Amino acid sequence: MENKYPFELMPLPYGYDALEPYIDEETLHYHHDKHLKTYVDNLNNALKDYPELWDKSLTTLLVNIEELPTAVQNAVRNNGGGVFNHNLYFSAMNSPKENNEPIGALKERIDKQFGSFEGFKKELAAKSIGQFGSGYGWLVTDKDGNLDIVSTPNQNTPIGRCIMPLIPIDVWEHAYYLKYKNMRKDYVENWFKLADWDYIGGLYDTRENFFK
Ligand code: MN3
Repeated sequence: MENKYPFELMPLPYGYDALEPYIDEETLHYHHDKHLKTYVDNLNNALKDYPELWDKSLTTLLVNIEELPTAVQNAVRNNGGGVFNHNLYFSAMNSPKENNEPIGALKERIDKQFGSFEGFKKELAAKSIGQFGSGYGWLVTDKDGNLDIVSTPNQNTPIGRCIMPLIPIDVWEHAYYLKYKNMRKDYVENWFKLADWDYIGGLYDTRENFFK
């Protein structure tokens, strides 16, 4: 899929019922078909009068947001972020697995920095649950593979010349409210059963492409 203007709605990489019972089919329909589609449409709309930005990838736009024309900065932050964050969110999940744990270099780094996978999980869950209002909990890496856990409000993306997002946990109410109501904690804890560690570990292993 071309990652440039006009941006397209990324097809969901699995069936709408693939994340059951932890993320229900109805939530996925709304989240992907309605919420993500709106971010794609609004991003294209915001860029339509700026042909000089049409050959830039979404990553380039987000990393260089401060250098964009002032009038599009907020639209790129909100809607470009909305597209990037959701594409990564949907890509980084798959059908639930028992004993779902990271593998390879990412596993080693998690164990080294957080003591254990359990320690890491606890920290990422707490950051996600604790984000006040709408936003995300994130695992990010730098070029050298140093990990960090952060949170962002709204659709802000923790991305930069030295920071690459690996995991977004979407804690907007639209991500969980139909099934979990106010129980963000249960949704976040169940997210770990859906993490696609092959995909996330693959991003980590190939991070030099991102920092080129
Ligand atoms: Mn969302």
